[in-house]
Amino acid sequence: MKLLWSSRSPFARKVMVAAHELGIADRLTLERVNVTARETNAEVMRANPLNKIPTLILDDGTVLIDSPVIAAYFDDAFGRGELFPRETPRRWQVARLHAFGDGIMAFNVARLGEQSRGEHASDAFMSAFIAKTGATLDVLEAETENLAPLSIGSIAVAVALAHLDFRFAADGWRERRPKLAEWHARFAERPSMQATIHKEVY
Ligand SMILES: N[C@@H](CCC(=O)N[C@@H](CS)C(=O)NCC(=O)O)C(=O)O
Repeated sequence: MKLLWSSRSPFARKVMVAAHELGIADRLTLERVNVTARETNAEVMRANPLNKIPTLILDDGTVLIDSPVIAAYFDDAFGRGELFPRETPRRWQVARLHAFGDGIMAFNVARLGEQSRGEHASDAFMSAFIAKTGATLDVLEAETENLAPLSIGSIAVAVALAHLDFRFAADGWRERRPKLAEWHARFAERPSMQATIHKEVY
């Protein structure tokens, strides 16, 4: 399997953490690609017309796109459903956490894009991204106990927080959120997180 990927992308890191947790990281050939919302990448576009990473190309040529889809494929094909529990209400608790994690990642990516516009960056957009991220973190602080045991929800939240550290450390998200900070410090020690640390190369 080939994964179009970048060490800067939180969505790509999420599926790599899932792969490590499932013990299948060594089955993936990583192909480093440089994508931005502002332009197209011909190699990525050939496989995924949305121009997004992660994009997974299976050995039979099937292309899977979107990190929730790729993570669900890994869990279905190689796991025992441990990352995406089927039983309710846990299933929906995990889905909710997954959406919060992905939502923070999306704010981070949009905020970086806006920031890259320099003097043309919109203060309204920037403030709104920060406010919505902060409100989501407050909800996660109040329900930190749902982050255990391991699931795609806890992976998504852990990667979103790590990406905040990578890109917006000055926000100081740990202030006023001691339970989330403590949970994240422990989660960050997992070999899957240690093996996938963000790097400033695409
Ligand atoms: N919903 C997608 C979001 C992926 C995404 O936005 N990836 C960014 C990199 S972090 C990207 O590929 N951006 C390029 C573009 O928007 O053209 C997922 O979960 O995989």
